[in-house]
Amino acid sequence: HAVPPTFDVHLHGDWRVRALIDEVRSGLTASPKQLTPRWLYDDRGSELFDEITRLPEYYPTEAEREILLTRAGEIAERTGADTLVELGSGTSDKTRALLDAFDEAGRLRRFVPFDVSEQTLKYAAAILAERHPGLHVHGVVGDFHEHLADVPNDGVPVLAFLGSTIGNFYPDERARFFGEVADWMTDDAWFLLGVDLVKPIDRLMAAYNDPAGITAQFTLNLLNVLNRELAADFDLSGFEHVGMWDPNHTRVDLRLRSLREQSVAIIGAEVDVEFGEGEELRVEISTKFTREQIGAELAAAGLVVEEFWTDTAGDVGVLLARR
Ligand code: AVJ
Repeated sequence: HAVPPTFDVHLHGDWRVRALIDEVRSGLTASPKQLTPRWLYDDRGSELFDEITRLPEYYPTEAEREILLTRAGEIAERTGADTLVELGSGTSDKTRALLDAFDEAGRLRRFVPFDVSEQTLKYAAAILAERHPGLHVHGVVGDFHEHLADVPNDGVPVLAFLGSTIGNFYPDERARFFGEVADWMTDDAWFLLGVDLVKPIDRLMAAYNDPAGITAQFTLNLLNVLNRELAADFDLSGFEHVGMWDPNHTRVDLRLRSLREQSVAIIGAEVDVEFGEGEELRVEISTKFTREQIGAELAAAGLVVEEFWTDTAGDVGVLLARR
């Protein structure tokens, strides 16, 4: 018997456009210019990211899948979890192996996918409830910087944050987020975190400047999002994709570079934005970690790493931490 999914919806109506307007007003009038990566993932952007994950040069998705496939049983046994919470769940592809392993271990009662997109979440919840009879799927539509405290933490929960998404956060945001995770966690809770590891620059550059140009399409699509959502008049041929390695922050830095001096009207945000020739707009960072670095940051939030697994090639890590 399938248990019908339930939902908590914390984000309503025009929340997205309002947040975008705020960011455009502050981020595009500042110097250097920057926006957060969340705007990259409209329907087209999500499709392009999916294509990126299938590129031979883009190792993180397959590497993490390998870890989850080989360690899922161990994770289920070790934690004894009755609840799996997945932050930024999207279509919950990443958690399939985990859910199957938890099914087998026989203790999982509840799955809580957490995402900003109500539509994606409802779709995923319906499929998962069908696939795992007896599992209560409780979807939460929210922003994990704001609504983590509202996620149920009773019983024995595992809070999963996979896909190297933590790499998108700046150091201060990471510290704040780990603090919020630690606050949410009880002594019985576990934190399952996926991180990308520091590796030679040529591999990173190949993954973020792929020869097929899919990553370039992905970052340039941001300008389509601004054109559509805010009635802006970005000319995509006036910008190019730039992916570089920032050794000081051990992160890939993805930017759009203006090929000429130009002015863009962003009607929906009531601003005009000037770009100089060669001026860059940062659209995403992708931080790479060492095991020591991520362990120290978690420790600073009061969390202790109990397990740390990598894929065979040692490209990405998945760790299990507790209070
Ligand atoms: C989805 C944030 C993990 O940082 O590797 C891939 C996004 N951007 N190629 C990453 C991304 C360009 C990706 N994350």
